[in-house]
Amino acid sequence: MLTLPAMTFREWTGPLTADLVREPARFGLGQVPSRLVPDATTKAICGFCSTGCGLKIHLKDGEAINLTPDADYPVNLGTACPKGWEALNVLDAPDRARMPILHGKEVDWDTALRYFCDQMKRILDQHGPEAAAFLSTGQIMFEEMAFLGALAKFGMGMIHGDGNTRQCMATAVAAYKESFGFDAPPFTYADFEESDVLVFVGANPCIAHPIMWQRVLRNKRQPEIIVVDPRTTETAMAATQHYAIKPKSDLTLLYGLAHRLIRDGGVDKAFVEAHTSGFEAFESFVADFTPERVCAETGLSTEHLALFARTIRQGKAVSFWWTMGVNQGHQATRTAQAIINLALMTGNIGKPGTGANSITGQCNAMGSRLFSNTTNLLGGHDFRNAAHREKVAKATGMPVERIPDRQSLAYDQIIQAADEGTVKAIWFVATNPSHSWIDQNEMNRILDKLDFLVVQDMYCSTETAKRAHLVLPAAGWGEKEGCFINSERRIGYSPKVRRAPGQALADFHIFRLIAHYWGCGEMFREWQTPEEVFRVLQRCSEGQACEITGIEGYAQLIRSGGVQWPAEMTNGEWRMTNERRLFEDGKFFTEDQRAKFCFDEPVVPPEQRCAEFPLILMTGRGTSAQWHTETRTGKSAVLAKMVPEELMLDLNPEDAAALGVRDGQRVRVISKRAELTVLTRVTSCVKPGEVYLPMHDGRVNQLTHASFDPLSRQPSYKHSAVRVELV
Ligand SMILES: Nc1nc2c(c(=O)[nH]1)N[C@H]1C(S)=C(S)[C@@H](COP(=O)(O)OP(=O)(O)OC[C@H]3O[C@@H](n4cnc5c(=O)[nH]c(N)nc54)[C@H](O)[C@@H]3O)O[C@H]1N2
Ligand SMILES: Nc1nc2c(c(=O)[nH]1)N[C@H]1C(S)=C(S)[C@@H](COP(=O)(O)OP(=O)(O)OC[C@H]3O[C@@H](n4cnc5c(=O)[nH]c(N)nc54)[C@H](O)[C@@H]3O)O[C@H]1N2
Ligand code: SF4
Ligand SMILES: [Mo]
Repeated sequence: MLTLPAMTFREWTGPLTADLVREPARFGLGQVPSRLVPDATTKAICGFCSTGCGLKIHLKDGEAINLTPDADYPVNLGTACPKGWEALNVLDAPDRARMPILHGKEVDWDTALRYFCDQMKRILDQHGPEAAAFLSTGQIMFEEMAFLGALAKFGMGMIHGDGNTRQCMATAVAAYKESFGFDAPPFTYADFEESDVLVFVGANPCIAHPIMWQRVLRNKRQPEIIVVDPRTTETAMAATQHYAIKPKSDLTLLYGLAHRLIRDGGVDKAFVEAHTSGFEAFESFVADFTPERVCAETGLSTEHLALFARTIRQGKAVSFWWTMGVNQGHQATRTAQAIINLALMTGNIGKPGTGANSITGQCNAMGSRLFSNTTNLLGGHDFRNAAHREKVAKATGMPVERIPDRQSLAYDQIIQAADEGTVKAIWFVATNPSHSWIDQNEMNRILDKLDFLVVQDMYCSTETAKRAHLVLPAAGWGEKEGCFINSERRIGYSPKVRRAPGQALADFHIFRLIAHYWGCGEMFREWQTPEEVFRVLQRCSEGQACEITGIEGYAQLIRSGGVQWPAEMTNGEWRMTNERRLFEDGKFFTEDQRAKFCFDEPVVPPEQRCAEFPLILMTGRGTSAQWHTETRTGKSAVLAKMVPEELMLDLNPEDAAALGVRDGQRVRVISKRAELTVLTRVTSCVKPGEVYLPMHDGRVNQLTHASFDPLSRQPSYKHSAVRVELV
């Protein structure tokens, strides 16, 4: 086990906040625009979803006054969804955090930072390096995220730190790592336009990724669009085939499809032979998944199953896409891998219009997966590997003994450790778990036990900030610079185009200040600007699948419309095209360069229907105008018009009739954990026995049952048992 040098409180010496007063511009205070912004307009990347749309920001006297979608950006080609259009307007709000807040009172940065370091050092000194943890996000720039991970682990000596990407992408990470040997989503958005058959499993892009959906609509091949979702979503309505399977029966369905494809000669034997391992075992495993069994367990008819399999078999270029309907489940990793298996066995990978493609969620989810220093050591490395630690130490200039030699606990394990009292302090950066974490009352009970709860957020009014001992006021998107990595692995630069309110600072500068107050500022000597950190991360990526050493710097990212990883320099030459997919040579990142078939027997979800709770509650996105816990989108008057005024429960007409409930009536939704009062929307978009609530209302996670995929530790937000009663 790693032993860290004992922490001693080193008295703070003062110059940096004095500088903050004398030279505020060094920390971005009062300074716009970013040094890279030329004159009247500049280009940015949207800071909401992982599509990563390019936006043109129009400036007056150096400050943003308006924006329009960027017609030249290869991602969105001149379009944006409502959130993107409103991105600047959510920044002005009375509840923006303007000053640090300590125990409910505004304080200056000096007091806040001294207090932060004092408390964290006390806890780490008294209880060891496992007693404090950080929980971060896929919503800050990847340079910032890397700074946080490096500061907390190498600088401050923490072992544990995870991200809200655990709620979101952990499954895809676990699945890709085992199947492909690296966390490597293979696709490029052009694949949406080049497929003959697109299969969406547990994904509702019309609402959650509207501009990716625009790319689907540009497909000129009249493609078959297949949606697997228990609900008739907006995407399902636009599809050519919709399979409304029983919730969480995807694994059985996907194995059933593999069974039929094998039986009907749908296997690309040459590809399987040359580029994969484990197919024979998989073939005998799926022999049990007969159409009869699959139809009984999923609720599909044998005709539909046959049509689904035939469409895949006959498709020339078939692409498979998945999102939270898969990633959030009790057997999520195996389900994602069952999708990967279908792409592999049919040879639908590494070619235009194909792929086993996990769509990410947040603007920088991909950056968080590879460069946050949480579950991976910077650049997709492994904390447990001595050679990796040496390499990252060299690339970052950090002393190698400061790099932990073991994995962080996963998010839920950190929370459990807080409940058990071994974790005593948590520092949340850009995430609002008092609203978004599963089984919320339990989460809040545990958060309230902490000795020290710090929240670093744009707003002081979030559910989590309200519980915090210390709130650190952060600048938001548009008020700072750095890069995001989008769903197709594209790194895009976004500039500072506005002043942050009050004394709010970019997360980047907050981390610099903490490093200084902690006494480890010297370790981060080179980390003065985001672009300098970008260079450090480039060095960390060398030789990895996600190598980015070939990118010249921010200027090139702006010039070229973003760059997809990998981007290594070949003989000093830049030869990148704007759309690139992985595995074109059939070589994967595993040791034998073969993709691996991974599978397991399906098991039933942990919380089942029963006489007391006869309905299955699914949760997810509500409208394209709402973003998660609504701290940002909730501030826009325009977006508010696109959102139902009250929380609505989707309920099937049969269930409504049985309960004697009419459309628009008030009902109680009750689970083993809590009860809420909501309005009904009686609709056949949900099947009998199933109900749906959007996640954006702060109360919804009071109902959800906390279960986790054992391989990815991602929460299963989409399967809880409830009953509905008339109020
Ligand atoms: N407007 C908007 N856009 C967003 C976000 C937002 O908050 N608002 N969030 C972003 C983020 S972080 C993410 S992760 C993505 C999420 O994007 P999506 O995953 O597309 O969104 P969800 O609505 O969570 O879930 C997708 C679908 O899974 C279905 N589902 C539920 N249970 C099952 C099941 O057992 N099997 C199958 N096959 N499907 C099931 C639900 O009915 C739902 O329609 O969206 C991103 N984009
Ligand atoms: N029931 C249910 N629950 C779910 C889901 C579901 O499908 N169903 N989906 C899950 C998924 S996929 C996700 S990704 C999570 C999302 O859950 P959260 O991460 O908790 O949701 P957000 O509202 O995006 O929280 C981001 C916070 O960061 C702040 N912020 C924004 N920009 C910045 C910045 O630049 N710096 C700082 N310091 N703060 C900033 C915002 O004000 C906000 O408080 O929710 C999960 N919860
Ligand atoms: S689709 Fe996503 S990235 Fe594009 S404008 Fe909308 S929220 Fe922003
Ligand atoms: Mo997410």
